[in-house]
Amino acid sequence: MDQPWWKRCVAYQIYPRSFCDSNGDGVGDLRGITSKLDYLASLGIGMVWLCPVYASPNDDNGYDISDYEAIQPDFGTREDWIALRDGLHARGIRLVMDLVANHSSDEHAWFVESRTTKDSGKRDWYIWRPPAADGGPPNDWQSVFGGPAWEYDAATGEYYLHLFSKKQPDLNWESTAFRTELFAMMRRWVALGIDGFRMDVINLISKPDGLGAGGNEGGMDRALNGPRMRDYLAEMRREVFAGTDLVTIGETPGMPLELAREITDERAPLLDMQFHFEHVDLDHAPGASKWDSTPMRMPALRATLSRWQDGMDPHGWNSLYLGNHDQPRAVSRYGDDGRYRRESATLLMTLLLTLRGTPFIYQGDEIGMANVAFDSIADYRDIETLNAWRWLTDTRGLDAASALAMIRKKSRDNARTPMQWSAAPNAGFSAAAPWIAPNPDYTGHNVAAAEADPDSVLHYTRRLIALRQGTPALRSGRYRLLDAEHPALWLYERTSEMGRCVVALNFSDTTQPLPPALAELPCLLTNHHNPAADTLAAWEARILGPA
Ligand code: TEU
Repeated sequence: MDQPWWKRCVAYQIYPRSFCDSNGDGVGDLRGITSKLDYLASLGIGMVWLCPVYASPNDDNGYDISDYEAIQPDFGTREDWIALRDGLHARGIRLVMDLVANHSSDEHAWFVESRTTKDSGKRDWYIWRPPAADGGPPNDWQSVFGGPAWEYDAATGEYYLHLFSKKQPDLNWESTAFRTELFAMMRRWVALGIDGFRMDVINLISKPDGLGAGGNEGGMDRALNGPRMRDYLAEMRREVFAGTDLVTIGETPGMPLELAREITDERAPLLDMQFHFEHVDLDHAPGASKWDSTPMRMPALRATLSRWQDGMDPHGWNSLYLGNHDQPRAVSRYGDDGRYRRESATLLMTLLLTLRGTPFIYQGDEIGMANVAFDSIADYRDIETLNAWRWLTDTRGLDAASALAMIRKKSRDNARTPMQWSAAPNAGFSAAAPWIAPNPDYTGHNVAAAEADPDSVLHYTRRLIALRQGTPALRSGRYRLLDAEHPALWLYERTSEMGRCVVALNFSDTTQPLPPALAELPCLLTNHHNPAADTLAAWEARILGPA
């Protein structure tokens, strides 16, 4: 049976604020993206995931939506969006929109109405609870961005739940009227010719029973994978997606493998694929915050991703990613953004594009963009980062230098600096000073320079995508780890009825012998200039086969 289109293509994620600014206001926009359509097509991708472009007061850069059907004026107009949709489709690229439906903005008309009175018709579209006996919040849940997850609202003397910022009140999926309106809104987007949704924290939508009645310590953890999540997803599939070939992609922090396998089972799917978080949590010190980093080690990464590769086979399907707009840059985190920047960026791209699942390339990773090290907290923009700064310096009492070092490693702003198009001022991103400063390394690392260099990460990425697309074993073959113990080499094979490939990745800065059986296989692609048949050079990646 033919595979659905979304299993066959490579995806590219765009963070519109930071991609390309067409009108010189320092903020990326839809026309900016449209001006880069030929670039996107030249990569060989088949799907774009566009982060939120809806009306928003931007407390969390668009993940706080005040109108699901209006385009954020900073980004352009509805006509601009239509031009982008058509330009993508004309190039054979599908368009996946972001659906942020666990919460809205507090400036959404629904919330404005909900908070007015206790008997408002939309009161139960959000999660309101009376104060605890001492007048404090209904329980001790903490929000993901720091501080209590409940906000007191004097108008009615009750608290509302917000698992993220207090400007992101959680919607109440228990309300049938809310779900009916949400699904109708989604159908209106479907009618506009979109190709699917990436669903923000979609496994937070069903809150535990008895919420706010005491107990229930914690926060987001306690709301994960809740009791009615499956029912809501099944209803959504029926109401919005029945009879379509649209793709549904869940963002699902804290979803265990067994559940992900069940939910994406192609024989009765609730979602087509999902993003898990296990590998991006590997460098958090156990029991500590994400700001308390431990080294990222290849064997842990290998064990985690191999477990998901095996566990989702044969009926589940992974969304594959090494970075996105919430994570540090992949080359800085899993590779070496110093001496071996090109080698390790191409090795990581090889990993991403040779696993089973749909790979998502995050904008800029195709030119090896790296973490930024801003001099001062005043250069950072992200709400999570700014809240963390206060917590690290005030509550934990760290000095500024130590707090800044932690933030440089993990801030989401690492991934949000402007896309580096050229060595021109502002990285060729904008004619004006961008909303967040570019990474100063743009003078050497940018698309124009990469186009001119046949050895660049960019050209390698194109070759890799073309190879994957032309090689059934790489696209959909079964994954098998060949050596679970090697301290530096990650070796695996991909097999299908159509053939076999072996991928050999050297995650170290020393030359490593290749097992003799592999040394005999023909080389399909390597990121090294003069590969030696029986060894892998520092950070060398090699794809071998068919055999
Ligand atoms: O992220 C959800 C999420 O839980 C994390 O990726 C989160 O940003 C990170 O753990 C913080 O340390 C999604 C969006 O991708 C993110 O940009 C939004 O801020 C968040 O939901 C709220 O909508």
